[in-house]
Amino acid sequence: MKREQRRYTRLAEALAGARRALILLHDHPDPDALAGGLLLRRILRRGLRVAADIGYGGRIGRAENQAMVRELRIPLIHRAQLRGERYDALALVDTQPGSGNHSLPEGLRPEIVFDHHPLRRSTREAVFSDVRPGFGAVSTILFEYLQPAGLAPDRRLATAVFHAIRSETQNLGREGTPADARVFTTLFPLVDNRRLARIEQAPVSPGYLGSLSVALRTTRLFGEVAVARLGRVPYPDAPAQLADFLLRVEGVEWVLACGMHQRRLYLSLRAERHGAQAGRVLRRIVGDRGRAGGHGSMAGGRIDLDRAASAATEEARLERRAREILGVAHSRPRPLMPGRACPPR
Ligand SMILES: [Mn+2]
Repeated sequence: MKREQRRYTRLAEALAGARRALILLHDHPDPDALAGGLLLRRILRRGLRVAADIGYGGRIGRAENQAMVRELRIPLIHRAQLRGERYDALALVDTQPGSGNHSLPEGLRPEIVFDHHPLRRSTREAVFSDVRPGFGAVSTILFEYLQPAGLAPDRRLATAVFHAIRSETQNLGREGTPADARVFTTLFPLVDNRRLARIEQAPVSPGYLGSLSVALRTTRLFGEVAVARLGRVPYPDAPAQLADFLLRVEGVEWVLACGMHQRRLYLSLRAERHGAQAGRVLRRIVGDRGRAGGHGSMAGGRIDLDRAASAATEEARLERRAREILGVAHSRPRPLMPGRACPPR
């Protein structure tokens, strides 16, 4: 029996007797989590005849992600509307138990886990888990289950998965594997290009422009490390969005971006180099003040400000830690845009 078939059979066994499953994504879901959720819902409903809802916590902030949900009609239930008693099975997608970036109530254990972040010990307690840290996208992992389930992707699913791999791996240039590339090319002829264009060219919000303006004016460079302290941000994944942008600046090898949303500081770390262990580096920067995790060249984290000092103090501490850990503690700060005065802190 093929490996894909065996995995699918084990998934089916883990869900034996289940009638309705909750598929929980990480908070502030990104395209990969959204497409992964859509894939698993399709596999459960059409393949295994288990009803399934997709739940999430936090907020879908980026204009492109809002457009993805709208254009591809991804059915989502916010945690505030979830009724836990309706479900007799729980699956996590693009996250794992104990990672701290999802809205699973403490103590509740998922039966099923699909992820491509480094394996966590608590995931082993799940009845079924498929965690492959080398993969560029969790959608690639879930896509493998369609065939053994006897399913083929329609245009909507193909567009979702294609967009997920494309955005998560930056067109396979970041963290992509041959498996991601295979799914990407398989799906290409099936993609709804007009919808995809409406997603990728989604109208930019004034809130994003505000944060972009702050980033351009106040980002400081220490050698090849850019530190963006964005202050209040319009949505939690704005620092990640701007970190991606700043990584494109000439000579920048690392970006740390942070911004506050509802008394919480959201952090994003990006590295130009592959295998830079960004997840590990960000965990060291954050220390025991908050949570962090990620892949080789991208990582995210957060710090609750109720327990910590003011946002400005915490940001200053993060900047200092980042400079120490990345070896630029003694580099003189330079402004992002030449000819400008270096922003005071
Ligand atoms: Mn992902």
